Amino acid sequence: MIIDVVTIFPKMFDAVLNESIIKRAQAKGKVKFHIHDLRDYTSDKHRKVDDRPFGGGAGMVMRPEPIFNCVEKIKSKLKGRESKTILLCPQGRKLTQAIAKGLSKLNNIILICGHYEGVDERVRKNLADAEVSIGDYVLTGGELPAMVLIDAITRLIPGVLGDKNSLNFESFEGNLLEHPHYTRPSNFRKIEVPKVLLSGDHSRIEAWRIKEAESRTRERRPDLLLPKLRRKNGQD
Ligand code: 9D3
Repeated sequence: MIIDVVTIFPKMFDAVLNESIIKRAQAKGKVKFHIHDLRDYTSDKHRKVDDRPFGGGAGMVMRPEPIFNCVEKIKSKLKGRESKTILLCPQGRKLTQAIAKGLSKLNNIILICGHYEGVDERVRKNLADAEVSIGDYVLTGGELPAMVLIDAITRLIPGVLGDKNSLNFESFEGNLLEHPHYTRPSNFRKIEVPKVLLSGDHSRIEAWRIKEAESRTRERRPDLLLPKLRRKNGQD
């Protein structure tokens, strides 16, 4: 998969894309990132990416021209391969595991990071295929949301995760929160690990884990246990 990112802060992506699982996914050739500096697609000497809103009011709006120019250039290099253009913005559909799963099946994704008071409406209407938000809180721009989306998508690309923490397990347990985890030592500052986990009795351990996962889910996230709500919230 090739993921193109359109941003006014390209350096923000360096650290995140060059660590851990995303770094390994690139090394394995499973995903490739092209980070585009929106200012390179301006044509004035000040490289202006924003302007005052028609109709007046406070704040600035991202200009349509550099964004259209950048996305059109990206698309011209796709040689007709299928791609989806996604605008990260607070008014978009709230990101869910189901959305990430859908996007992980595509060959190309173009992510546009919004900023300021927002982007010119013509980007939304005439360039973006979809709009995605990562939740109901105010950030300063679409860069961190783009990285969240990239992280959620990349780990779902076949071959990116090893067998160990593979996805079968996830879909099996997907409607429950996880059971508690412990590692050595069994006695840490006089805080003991539950005895059952040291028993070596794997069927008892499995029963304990299921019971813990269920009670934890009922307490913290009862919505996950209701199939109708799960579908409405895009968790399936
Ligand atoms: C001050 C302007 N805001 C009115 C309340 C609107 C606004 C515009 C642009 C608020 C935030 C932003 C920048 N955020 C994003 O571009 C963004 C975002 C977010 O803020 N929260 C959750 N998901 C996303 S995706 C993109």
